[in-house]
Amino acid sequence: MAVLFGADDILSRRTGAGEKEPVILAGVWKTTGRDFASEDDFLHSLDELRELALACGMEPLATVTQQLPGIDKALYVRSGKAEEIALAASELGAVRVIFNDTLSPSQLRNLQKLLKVPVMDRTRLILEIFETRARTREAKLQVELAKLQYLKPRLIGMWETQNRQGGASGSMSTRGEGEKQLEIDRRTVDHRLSELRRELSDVTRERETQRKKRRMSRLPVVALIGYTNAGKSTIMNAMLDRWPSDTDAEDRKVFEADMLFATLDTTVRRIRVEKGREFLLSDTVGFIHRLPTALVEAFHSTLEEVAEADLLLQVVDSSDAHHMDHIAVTRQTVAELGAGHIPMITVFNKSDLREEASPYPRRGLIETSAGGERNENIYISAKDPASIELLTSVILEKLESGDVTEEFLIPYTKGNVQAFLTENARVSDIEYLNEGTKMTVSCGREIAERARKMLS
Ligand SMILES: Nc1nc2c(ncn2[C@@H]2O[C@H](COP(=O)(O)OP(=O)(O)OP(=O)(O)O)[C@@H](O)[C@H]2O)c(=O)[nH]1
Ligand SMILES: [Mg+2]
Repeated sequence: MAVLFGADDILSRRTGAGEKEPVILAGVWKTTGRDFASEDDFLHSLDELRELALACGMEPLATVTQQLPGIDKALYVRSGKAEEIALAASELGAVRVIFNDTLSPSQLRNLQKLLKVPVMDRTRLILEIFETRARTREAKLQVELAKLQYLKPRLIGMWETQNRQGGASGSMSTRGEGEKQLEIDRRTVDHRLSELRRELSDVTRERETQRKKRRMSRLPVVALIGYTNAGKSTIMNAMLDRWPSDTDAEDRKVFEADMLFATLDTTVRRIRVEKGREFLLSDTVGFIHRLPTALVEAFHSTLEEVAEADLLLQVVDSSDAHHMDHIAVTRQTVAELGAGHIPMITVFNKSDLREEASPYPRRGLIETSAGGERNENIYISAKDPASIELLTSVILEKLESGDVTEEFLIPYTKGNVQAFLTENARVSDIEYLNEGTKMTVSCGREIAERARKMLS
């Protein structure tokens, strides 16, 4: 792929470590239709674009904006604004312009011609970040699939830029040759796309097998979800620290960092508070405004895990001025994933960074959702041990809310049932009678059911 996209692939071209690429950001605030509700929202989205550019090793020099009733079909901005951007780019020495939207193939092409520097859109920028972050084979395949799907209809524009700039390959001098090459590229891309789909379906099958195994374990699954950089992985690691397992190794930990999209893979870990008080905790990729649809599709198998959870922990960076907006984006994504019915705890994290000193950790209001589910809010800091205690107890309370308390009389010949209950339930009383052991336990309905079957 490096040969194919050589001229446009900035990340492979940027050789010097620490060398930043100077860029200009550009965005349109569409005043009609379902775009940004307010100027403030629009500006926030541009701040986010800046963060994305920084995360991609770029240095934004200036931001050019325009307010329009609708997007310009040919150029995205009006032509006067495009000239303004071209001027800014040449005066400031920017080598690329980044647009805050998905550009159509023709907009991309027209803008590159007019601006005389390579153009990138928000979608491509997110794809580039995902590409640098992908670690596991699955994530790498998913990102490559999403990127090729995005690039395929845009190949022609990329060839034109390459030719005009003298390009990496000097042989592309005539138009005829360029077209021939474009045809070859399209076929190469199609071939690779089908290869990727095949490989991914193998990986997805492996994931399905793991998931089945987890279902067999009957442990409830709690999924950490939320906007990127909210603190999901930090909470996962704090839980692992607080509830270490016998077989514990450092590699149980997940990667946490102050950057957008630190985590791309789903990691599942077993959290054992005590016997009969256990659950699986999963950490997954974060969400963002306008997450490219190609990525959502490519990451479907990773995100499907969310739809299978018993409880969702929506982690929110409550120190971010726009956190309510992030909550809305997350709720919408959860609904799109078909997980809207799953009970949720909203975890207002990073309380230590909030300016108004509200005490934490604390529990907040319980909202009743449309489906009658009681959703709870808690205020914590992932860096504070008392917060992790509170979080654990709220999780357990939720998970155990449907539990039953039962009495079992277990004949001495059925020692395996006693062992099973000791392992999987919370034993509140135990008496040794002539007929057998009398145990009073609390546990999930399934566990009680299984114990009854073992006794019959
Ligand atoms: N001060 C403070 N910092 C926090 C807290 N929780 C997380 N952080 C920091 O926030 C940054 C992001 O945390 P992560 O856990 O990587 O965030 P994430 O939600 O997993 O992000 P993605 O993987 O990108 O989706 C890291 O630098 C953490 O150290 C908190 O409660 N207080
Ligand atoms: Mg993370």
